[in-house]
Amino acid sequence: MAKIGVAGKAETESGPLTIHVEDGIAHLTLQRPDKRNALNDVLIEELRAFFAAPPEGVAVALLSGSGGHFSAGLDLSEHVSRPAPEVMKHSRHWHSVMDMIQFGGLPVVAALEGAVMGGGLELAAAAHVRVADPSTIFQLPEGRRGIFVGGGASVRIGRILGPDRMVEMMLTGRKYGAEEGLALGLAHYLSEPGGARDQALSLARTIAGNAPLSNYIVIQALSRIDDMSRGDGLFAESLCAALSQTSDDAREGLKAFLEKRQPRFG
Ligand code: 1HE
Repeated sequence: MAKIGVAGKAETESGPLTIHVEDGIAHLTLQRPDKRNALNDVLIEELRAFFAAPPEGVAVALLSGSGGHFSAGLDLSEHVSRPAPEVMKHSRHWHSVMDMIQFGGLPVVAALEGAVMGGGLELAAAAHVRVADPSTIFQLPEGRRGIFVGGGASVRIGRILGPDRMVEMMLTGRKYGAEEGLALGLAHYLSEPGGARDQALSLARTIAGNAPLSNYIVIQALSRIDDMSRGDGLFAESLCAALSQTSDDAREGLKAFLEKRQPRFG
């Protein structure tokens, strides 16, 4: 089980996911550097457990890898021995965990470097803000390994790239570098070499300073509105506006702007 460290203290427990919380930011680090942070069942379970019940006081999660890579995707050594019904259940379980990350209510910032491949790219795509180190390589190698994506890429990566480009990426096993990934929307920021985590932390702090309800609604509403018809989407937008614009934080945000000071959100 992952252990949650206290503010400012180094994490000591050697699990596949380390977590420490500091100033409202939960630092989640994939800790399988010898396996390029390949996502085995234990690691997926530890991610699920965190996002199912984030500790009190956490406003933003910062997700990163260790050993110079974000993640080389599904742990292929576990995958080979699964029969079809188990692969189906496994894939559906990943979907529920990735949905929990995307829609759990916590903004998630991912610091990317090295391999962001297969399931690693699926995990990254469930995050809301992605910062790529220049070493980042984006790839969906499944098509070259005789398998298919199963952790949500058809939907998340398909929507970022469009199906045409995703088909080409999977058929050829094409790798995109950090700059190309930035242009395509796989990353939102390109950091200085070695600077992805610092930049991600700075963005996480900015997001943690927003009104919690506003963050929550942005995360919950925008992807869902994308699934709706135009009319339903506009209606849902008005409901979200009514909810957020009548909150105490909205009053404080507007007052602070007029008084030329930083807002103090609840
Ligand atoms: C792994 C995995 C893994 C590395 N599962 N063990 N993902 C892939 O197809 C990516 C597969 N990995 C690679 O292409 C390369 O490992 C990397 C480009 C990421 C890194 O290369 P390199 O030269 O730095 O490392 P390496 O020597 O290839 O790997 C180091 C070790 O990590 C080695 O184990 P060792 O015991 O021989 O030291 C590798 O076997 C191990 N390793 N990647 C298991 N993925 C829900 S569906 C999602 C579908 C997918 O994600 S498919 C997986 C796609």
